[in-house]
Amino acid sequence: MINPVKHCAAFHDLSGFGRVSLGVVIPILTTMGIQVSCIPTAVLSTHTGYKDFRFLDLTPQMREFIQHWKDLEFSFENIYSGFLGSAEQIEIVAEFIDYFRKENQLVTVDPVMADNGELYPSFGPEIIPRMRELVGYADLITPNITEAAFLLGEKMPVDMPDPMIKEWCMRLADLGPKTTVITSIPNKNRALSSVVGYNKEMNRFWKVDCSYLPADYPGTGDVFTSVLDGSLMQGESLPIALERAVQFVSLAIRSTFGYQKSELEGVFIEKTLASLRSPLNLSTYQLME
Ligand code: PXL
Repeated sequence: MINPVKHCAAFHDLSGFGRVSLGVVIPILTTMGIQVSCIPTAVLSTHTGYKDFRFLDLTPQMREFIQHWKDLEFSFENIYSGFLGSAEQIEIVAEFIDYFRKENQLVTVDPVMADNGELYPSFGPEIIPRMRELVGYADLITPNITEAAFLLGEKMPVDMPDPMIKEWCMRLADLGPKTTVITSIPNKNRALSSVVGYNKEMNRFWKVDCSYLPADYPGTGDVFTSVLDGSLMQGESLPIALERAVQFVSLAIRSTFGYQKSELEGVFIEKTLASLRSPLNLSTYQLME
């Protein structure tokens, strides 16, 4: 039987307040016509950007929940992992991918662990080699520049000339994934940052520039990867999916920026979700030669 709706198994935390992880993954993929079933990795009072956040690690429950899914013989066209609450969870997700792997499936791993040059407060450096292993199970990975540097054992670059971007993408691809996307790539021209996607099979690099606003909203990485994943699941090409994800994040940031709200609350996806149902009407991606 042809599955009328594609099905995603999502492994992310549920942060009770602040628009990150499942709080954005579910509405975005649902709006894009994809069914989301989730194994929450942790429940938090807020994301980790707030002081004194409360954290419930769900590692033992994850194994039980997955066993139930196995008993029910569920199957997924898409497996998508983001924030994982402990190193053991990485192993659980890797085992899940091994068990539920099938043809014509997209396995997306967003190696969420760091931003702005630093690991998130709930992680120690032991997370890095574990995350490097998980990346090897993925078809698509979406590290930001800090996570890319940690995965490769490199220092955070101030500027990245094109040959260096390409080299980093290829080294990340050597870890296993067919498609590597690096976000928040710094540019000499400080008003811009870039997103680059590399397709190993086609040996092609695509770049989309993003204009910079002086704001730093948590969860924009989750928003970006969810739109990218949804767009690829809809059958769009990598450069178009990159374009759609960049445009959606920019629109969400611009829709939020004019208000006097704490940046910690994240971007107002409530105001912009409907745009995911419209065709792209402008495309600025470049092929990197
Ligand atoms: O991907 C962002 C994110 C997800 N989950 C938790 C976080 C953050 C970023 O701060 O704290 C719990």
